[in-house]
Amino acid sequence: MTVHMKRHGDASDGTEAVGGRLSRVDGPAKITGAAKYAVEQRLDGLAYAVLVESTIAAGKVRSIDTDAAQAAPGVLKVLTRDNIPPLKTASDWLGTPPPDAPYCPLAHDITFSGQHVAAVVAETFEQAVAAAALVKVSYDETPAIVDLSDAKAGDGIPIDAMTKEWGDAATAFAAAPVRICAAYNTPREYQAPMEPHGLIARWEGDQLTVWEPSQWLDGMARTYAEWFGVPFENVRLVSPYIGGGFGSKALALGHGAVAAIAARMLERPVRLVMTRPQTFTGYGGRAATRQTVTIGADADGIIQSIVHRGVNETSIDGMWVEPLGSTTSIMYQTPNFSSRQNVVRVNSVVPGAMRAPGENPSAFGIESAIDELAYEVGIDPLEIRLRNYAEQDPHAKKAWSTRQLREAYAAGAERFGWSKRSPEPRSMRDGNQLIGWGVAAGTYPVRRAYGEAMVRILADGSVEVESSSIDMGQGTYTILAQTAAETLGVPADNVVVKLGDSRFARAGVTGGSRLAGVMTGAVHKAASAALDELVGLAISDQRSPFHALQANTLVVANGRITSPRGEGPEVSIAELLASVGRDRIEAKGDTMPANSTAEERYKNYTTIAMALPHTEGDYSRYSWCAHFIEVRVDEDFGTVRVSRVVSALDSGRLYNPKLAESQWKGGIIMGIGQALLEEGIVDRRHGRIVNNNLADYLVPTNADIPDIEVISVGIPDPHSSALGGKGVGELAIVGVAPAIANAVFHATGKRIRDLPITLEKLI
Ligand code: MCN
Ligand code: MOS
Repeated sequence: MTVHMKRHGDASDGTEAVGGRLSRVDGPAKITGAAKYAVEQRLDGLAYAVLVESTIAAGKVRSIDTDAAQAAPGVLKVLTRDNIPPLKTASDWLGTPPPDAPYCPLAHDITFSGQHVAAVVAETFEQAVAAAALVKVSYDETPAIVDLSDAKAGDGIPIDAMTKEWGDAATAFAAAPVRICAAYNTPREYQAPMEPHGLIARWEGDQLTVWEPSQWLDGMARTYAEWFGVPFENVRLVSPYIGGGFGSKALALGHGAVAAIAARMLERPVRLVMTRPQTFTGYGGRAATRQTVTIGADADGIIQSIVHRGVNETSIDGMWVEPLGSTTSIMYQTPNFSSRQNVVRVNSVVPGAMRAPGENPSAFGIESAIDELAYEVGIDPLEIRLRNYAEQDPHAKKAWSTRQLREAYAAGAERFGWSKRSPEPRSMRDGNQLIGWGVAAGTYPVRRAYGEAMVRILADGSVEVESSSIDMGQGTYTILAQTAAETLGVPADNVVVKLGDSRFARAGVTGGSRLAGVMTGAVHKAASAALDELVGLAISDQRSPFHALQANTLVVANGRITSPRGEGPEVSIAELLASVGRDRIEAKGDTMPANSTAEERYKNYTTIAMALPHTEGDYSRYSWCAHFIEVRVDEDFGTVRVSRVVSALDSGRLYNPKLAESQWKGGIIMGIGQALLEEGIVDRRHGRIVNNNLADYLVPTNADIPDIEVISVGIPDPHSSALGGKGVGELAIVGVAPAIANAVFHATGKRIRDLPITLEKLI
């Protein structure tokens, strides 16, 4: 393949430029096994730690008998809260200063089943597993609040920051000629990445190295440093490859503290890997939610009022707010609106971030409710969405930066054949399969932040990009290679991207679908600076073959330098560097405001406090999508199969459509799992998730997934990122579950408001 790249880039030039369909550059390493994951490091003297966790959900540890475990073959140490040094409490991810209190990752007071109470470290993994089974923990158990439906749970705590109100929603609802009111529930759901949580921790004096899958090296390094009271620079996080995270790997967690404590006490590197069941409580899944959505409308389906109330589970001593009014407040134009939210404390691990926290369950409520309204007034579900289209952000009262949602509806409907839909429920069938067509929209805010990157042009003309950001499968390696290649005018093959080491140029969290926009901007800036220096040298250095030309610019394309009008020499980047006596050009690009202090820079990368609001300035910035889904429901058995998906999505400009499409499909697949399969089932006797493994916690397999067609309707959005892209990673899961529920209603006439839609709910 010949790739011609112009100095200032042109996306139509080829696969390797920004916007090209370059295949994943990290693919071969992953396929051949050359990619080393965190816990695959082979270190001398490695010891193995295994966790012992609480089997009750509420109460106290009365005693821990470690004698038998301590005496078992190969055991080096049994850790309990009585024999480990206290750590300091670390600040949270917002950077809130911590209380001056010790932190102990091994519990005495039990607030959920699965809490770490002890750990066994042994010479081999097998010895540690065997000895962990010999640790005897006795408890004083107290009654647990098992979930939201527990009578002891109560109404919860109001979260005032979630309140959104305008107009007079209650009065307008009471006066509306058409009213619908329904409650929608989502269960606990889990990220379930292929690679479980785990790490290797090694101390060398006061220097800690942690090999751990991470969505946020700098944030996690900060936490480890604060726990152990060592300078931030003393902690190195290494995470070049990650087997998925979906939100669960952004924070340093208790098991990491245990491994680092063990490594320090034993003066040996320690490896700790969670079992699959332990991953269900090592970090919380998506909180269970309940919402009521009431819509008042006129007879033409024009919304007059939305009243929304939401509740989500949090833990006894932690706080997680799943923002349930987030999609509700922006999807449709309404003159009167009220949304409020409570959290309810239950005996579970504190819930956590899972692909599109907030927007995802929020969309299940509003996108189901608008469908209910469509049937109530007898208007097509697509038409009612267009009638209530929000021309500006109804909450922030600002213009959208870009909103190609109307285009998404049009493109999706056309491709799906929506106009052939017969409106009545149960009116389309194929033998004893009831066919249903459903539509729903989705959205996700554009979260912006600052980043930095190092770009080096080396003596052989190759390019190196370094960043402490990460690639957990989204495609960061690839899009950053494309960005550097295009900016510098070199083939992408000549670019080596190095990620996943906290010693590299800093990056903030990979969460909220922000990394691609942040890092393409930073790499573009660094590469532009490197290119300016290269061209500057070529023009002005007396030893340069271009010196005599007295040109004021040069063209770098395909790794070669020429003058714009083609006069004079043509030399490779390597030849130019050799002629001017340089072995490299190095430039660091940083998108932070120029006058930022060192403290602000540190805060930017180690907390999320510096992120730029998506409604800052004159615009409101979101990605948008519309899903059109066909289901087939077996009339006798109630089994639901998704048989067709067409989704049209607006993520602005795509840095790499092949990867963006793959991300979107992944999100849609996860949405199908959420709609039909996923549910953490609580054992009411012990407050424990019983299906805490991938055999019983069902996620979709290939056989569950039809061909999925995704259509990009985005246009470059200059207000959202340097190169015009909006978020991709989380967008596509939003709206899938309601589109399926709406399709199931169309097929069967049954409205399922509790996820997942399992067969017993349909019979
Ligand atoms: N992309 C693009 N054009 C854009 C934006 C993005 O082509 N305008 C493509 C790029 O390939 C980029 C990817 O989409 O690498 C994701 O970009 P972005 O939307 O910025 O999301 P992040 O890189 O910040 O990734 C995080 C996001 C989140 S928050 C979750 S949760 C999630 C997700 O990505 N977890 C994932 N996608 C995942 N994909 C995999 N394989 N594994 C996970 O754990
Ligand atoms: Mo994604 S849940 O923001 O890591």
